[in-house]
Amino acid sequence: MQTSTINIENIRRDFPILQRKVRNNKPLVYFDNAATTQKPIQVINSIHNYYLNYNSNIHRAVHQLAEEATAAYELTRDKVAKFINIKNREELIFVRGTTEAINLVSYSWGRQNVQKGDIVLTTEYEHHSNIVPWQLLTKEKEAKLEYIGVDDNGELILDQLNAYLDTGRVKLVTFSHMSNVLGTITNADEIIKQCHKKGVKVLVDAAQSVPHMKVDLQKLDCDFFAFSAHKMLGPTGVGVLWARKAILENMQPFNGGGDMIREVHKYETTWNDLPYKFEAGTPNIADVIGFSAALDYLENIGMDKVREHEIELTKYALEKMLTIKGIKLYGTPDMKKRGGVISFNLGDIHPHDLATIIDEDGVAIRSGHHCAQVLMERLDVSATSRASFYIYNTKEEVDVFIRSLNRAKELFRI
Ligand code: 7TS
Repeated sequence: MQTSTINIENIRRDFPILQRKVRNNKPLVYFDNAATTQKPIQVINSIHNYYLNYNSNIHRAVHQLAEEATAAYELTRDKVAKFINIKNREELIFVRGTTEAINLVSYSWGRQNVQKGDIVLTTEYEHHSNIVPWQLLTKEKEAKLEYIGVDDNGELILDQLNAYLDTGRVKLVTFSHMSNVLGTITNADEIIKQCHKKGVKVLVDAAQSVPHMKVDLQKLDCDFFAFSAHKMLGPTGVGVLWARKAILENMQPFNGGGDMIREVHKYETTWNDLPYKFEAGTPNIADVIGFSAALDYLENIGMDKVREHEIELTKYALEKMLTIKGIKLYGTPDMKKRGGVISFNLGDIHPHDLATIIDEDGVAIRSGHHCAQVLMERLDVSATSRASFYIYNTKEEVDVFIRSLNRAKELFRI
């Protein structure tokens, strides 16, 4: 049970849930990692340990428990800084997830900087969380929301970017670093270079990239960067927004309340320093602490190895899937440009029916529009099925998945 890059047997032992039997007493084959990943025992124990031994609010009291909890919470910030290679830890804000990070930018930065007639430019392969906040903003401001199109290979049509930039009205370009449906890896460097030539700010939705490949923010010269802990072995309810200090300092707070203030008087308040200005109220202490263990786990494996393992598994799965008559695969076949996400349709079987049938064999995949209805319209389908991989998945599991697809095909006589 091994790809050429990592020892999966050792890894699988750290994930108690993978020992579970699901429907019909079948071993669980978990291929819904783009939605959320499973958690290793190290993450579970870390949260457990916090509640057992040093549960306390942070940044407030001087007693020992508060000191320990504050230190553990702030240690995660240092680890995130190292993981994505940023110099200023105060530029990292803990939020609930990618969705909240994007809403924070749209609310706090967008309302100050986007005016009537301006353009916010996104793409046709965004998750709803990188569309709806911009719809809210542009409607309120009488600005325009525009889209970079997707070609038949599932890649962005970058000529359209330049056409929009040439209008001189674009205030922000925002895109997913990796599509959660097609797996396409966006040519972020090129987009950022073009945008910065014209002084346009760039937000990168890294929900699907940071968990699966090495991302270095010293090299990726964007302005805002967002991702979620739960898609990279960490707990739910924790995400990260990174933005440049100069931008954050000029932004209004998102939420008002405790911890984000320096002084509050009857009619006036001054703000706390970064990053606390954007972390109002008691944060998700336990899960931020748990996220540390997830970062350690991935660092120990090495992100280059994570990526290599997924390439090997995806290649293997794509080859096998192509032998199934009637299958339609979406996205580019070029593994340099894609991650471990495979969207497909099998004949005219509805994706929900397909997912239900293969669930009988213990295989968990996602079916539906994947919160990407704009992309579904572009692909001219109402839904797809989607298998997505992570470090604990094996070629043997891909074989189970392929057998199950063939069983569905026979059942539907296609
Ligand atoms: N952006 C992308 C590219 C995503 O894939 C997701 C979640 C989000 C943003 C939102 O992240 P959240 O942590 O705030 O929810 N994607 C998926 C998915 O593909 N299936 O379930 C959630």
